[in-house]
Amino acid sequence: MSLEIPDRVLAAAANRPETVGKEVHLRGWIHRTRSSGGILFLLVKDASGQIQVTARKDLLGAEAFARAEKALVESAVEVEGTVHADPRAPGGQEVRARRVEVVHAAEVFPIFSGQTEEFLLDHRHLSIRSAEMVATFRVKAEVMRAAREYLDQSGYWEMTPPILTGNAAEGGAEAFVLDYFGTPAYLSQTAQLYLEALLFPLEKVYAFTPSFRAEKSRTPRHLTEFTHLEAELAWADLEDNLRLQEGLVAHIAQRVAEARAADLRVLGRDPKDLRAIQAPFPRMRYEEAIRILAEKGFPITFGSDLGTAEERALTQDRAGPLFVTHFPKAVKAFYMLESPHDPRTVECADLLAPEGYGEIIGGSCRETDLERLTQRLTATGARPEDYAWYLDLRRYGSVPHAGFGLGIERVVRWIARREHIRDTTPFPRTPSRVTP
Ligand code: NSS
Repeated sequence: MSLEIPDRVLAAAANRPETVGKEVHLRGWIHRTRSSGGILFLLVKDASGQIQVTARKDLLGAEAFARAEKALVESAVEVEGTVHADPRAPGGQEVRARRVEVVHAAEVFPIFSGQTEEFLLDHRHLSIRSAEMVATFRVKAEVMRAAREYLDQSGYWEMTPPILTGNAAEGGAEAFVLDYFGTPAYLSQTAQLYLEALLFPLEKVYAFTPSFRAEKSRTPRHLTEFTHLEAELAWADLEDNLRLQEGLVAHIAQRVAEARAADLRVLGRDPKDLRAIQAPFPRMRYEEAIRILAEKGFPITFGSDLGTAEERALTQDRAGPLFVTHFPKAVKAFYMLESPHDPRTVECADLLAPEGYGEIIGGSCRETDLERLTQRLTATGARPEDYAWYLDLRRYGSVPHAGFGLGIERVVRWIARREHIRDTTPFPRTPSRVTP
């Protein structure tokens, strides 16, 4: 038997002027409760929103009224009654109840205002009920929906690469190692190598996977587990790669502005900011970036990587994203293609989000030549035999190709204006936290 009640009305639908005078049947949770002079005021919320419910002892009966009056915040309730206009009620309407049934009487809810961040993180399974968290998760869902929509419409195939892997592609030191029936294996840091293999028969591929980084970086933009959207494109050069990325990010911004305006306002983000995100995005070479940074007083020379502070300085006064291209080979991964015009650099770009948020995408053209790829790999200290299958891809119809990885939580941090990346994901994984 289905638990769905045919005439169940969501709180947001009930709390509209058009519903005034109608009979409604609500299911939800008590958000606030108080009683005064024999009238009980319940603010009832569900996934859609909230509405005030008033209940009177003479209408409910003494017993039902007593049960409802005792029900604490977060208790689950069913309510039947009539919608009335009332300017004092949040949203302008209230339900005058004929029946209030306490489906589950909650214990004292441990979450209230003024608690420490640690306490809230320890009680994350409950603190995720807050209005800001809920708005953030809906924005995140919209970001992922928009990304899929854009890539699907652009002819990309969604792939399912493995999470358990024998290769630590982004550097062995930062991979989580596990015991795979007596053999060491890793949790995936990137699906890139597998997407490169899939690119030959499919040409345009992408994947959404969890990626893992065993970095002890306690920063507001690092998680040890994050949601990685990666795409790989055959017959592509750097410009093709950047065009795909800017198209994708602009589409995400437009979609979220349009579909999640109310949630954005809860988070303090004006949807107008996102509507202004339009392709193309400006491109700046690494050499230009370090010149600007040096002028701003950063002790930086060719060969230094850009960290959080540098990225913030480059983006804090910008309203839209910025590509920084052609980084020194020495600070980037072994698979990146050397620049034809300057062998000190590679054909790569990081996409930096505006307002100081910094890197949201890392991408590059891939080295396609077997010998050069093997040399670069060896230079990192890795053993080519551990990457035998990947190197094989350069033996059978190797073609120019490029791709990128976008951190969904990084994008949400920017779009939803979250201070810390852990507030873009329900159960954040950081060096000091793996529960709840
Ligand atoms: O390390 S990346 O810069 N690049 C790669 O993994 C490539 N193999 C991707 C590819 O070309 N297919 O990571 C890509 C993005 C980066 O820009 C961030 O947005 C995100 O992944 N990222 C992270 N997000 C949260 N926490 C951590 N630790 C993290 N590391 C990367």
